Amino acid sequence: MPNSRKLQVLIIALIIAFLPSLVNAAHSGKIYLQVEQNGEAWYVSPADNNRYYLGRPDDAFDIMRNLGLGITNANIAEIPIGLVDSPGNDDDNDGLLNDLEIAIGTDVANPDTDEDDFSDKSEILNWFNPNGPGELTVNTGLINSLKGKILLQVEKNGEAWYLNPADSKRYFLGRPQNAFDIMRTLGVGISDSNLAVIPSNYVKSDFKVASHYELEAPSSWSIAQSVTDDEKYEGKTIIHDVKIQPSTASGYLEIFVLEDNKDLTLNSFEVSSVKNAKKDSTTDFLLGIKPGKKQRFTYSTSFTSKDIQISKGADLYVDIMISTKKFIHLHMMIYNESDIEIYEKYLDTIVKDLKIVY
Ligand SMILES: [Ca+2]
Ligand SMILES: [Ca+2]
Ligand SMILES: [Ca+2]
Ligand SMILES: [Ca+2]
Repeated sequence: MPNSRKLQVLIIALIIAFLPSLVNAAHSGKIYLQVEQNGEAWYVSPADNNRYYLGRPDDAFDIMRNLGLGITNANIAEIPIGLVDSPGNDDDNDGLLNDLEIAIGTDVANPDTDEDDFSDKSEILNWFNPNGPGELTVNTGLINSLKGKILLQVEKNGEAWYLNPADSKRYFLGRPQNAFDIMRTLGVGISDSNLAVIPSNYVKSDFKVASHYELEAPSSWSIAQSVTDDEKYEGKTIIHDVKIQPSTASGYLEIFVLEDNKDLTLNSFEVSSVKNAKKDSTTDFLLGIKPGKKQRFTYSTSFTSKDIQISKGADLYVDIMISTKKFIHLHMMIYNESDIEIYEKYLDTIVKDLKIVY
């Protein structure tokens, strides 16, 4: 084979080998909104080119901070700041929220900190120094290398910024609601089919329930021991229980390790009805060699139960047989119809990752 032909073959082979990463790189650092659904927001982390679901303000904030990268004060000072409308306190009414002013060192009680007749906001928007004379530096090389990343000011108080690839400006992720508003404002619409090719992931935190099982829940979810003071759950002895919460307004996951003195089968955990919910499916599966069953119920109407507002939510039940007398029973309650799909995926991943220690 002549050398030029060899080179052609080599180039084609290289393109084929790197095509998937090139495709993923195009998504890197972007925020997408699922326009064919309910505008669900996703962040594609440049670290692994996986997409992370920014469900609710608290979850989104936690995910952003977990995926952040440390940056020095000297470096961050060379990246212009962008502004997005978001609620919050603005004591001097200069259009910059107090949180942002504290982060950049301007006076929260003076709309023109350095009194040069240019307001703090106009200086930021034109990248002039709001704390003194002159323009500020723009480091294009640095910006290009950090586009799409979440930057954490490790030399200060861990202030978080998102460097928006579309306009090369950094946006202050002050409080959960502000961070959430920024992500939604800067997000771009994407179809479900285009989103589906980007692998999804979540920030996991290990949770070991000694001698029972090991669990990897999303790190933004909070874990509280003990669901109940009762010793029995539907007639079976509770060996261990735990409650995991995504955010208080969206639902919970309860996990029980249950034992009975008589032999049980998966059918012992058959749920025939949940209040007025409709049963959608029953799926049998194997977790390793352990048989399991998943049942899914959805509500067709909204209602309030024990002070919880259910907006056409869902109940998911997963039962895994440890032995004929011992089971792990998971119950995920989802309050809002718009969360069902994503939380069901979380539950499926949690179950798939579950390591049974028995
Ligand atoms: Ca202000
Ligand atoms: Ca000010
Ligand atoms: Ca000024
Ligand atoms: Ca100035």
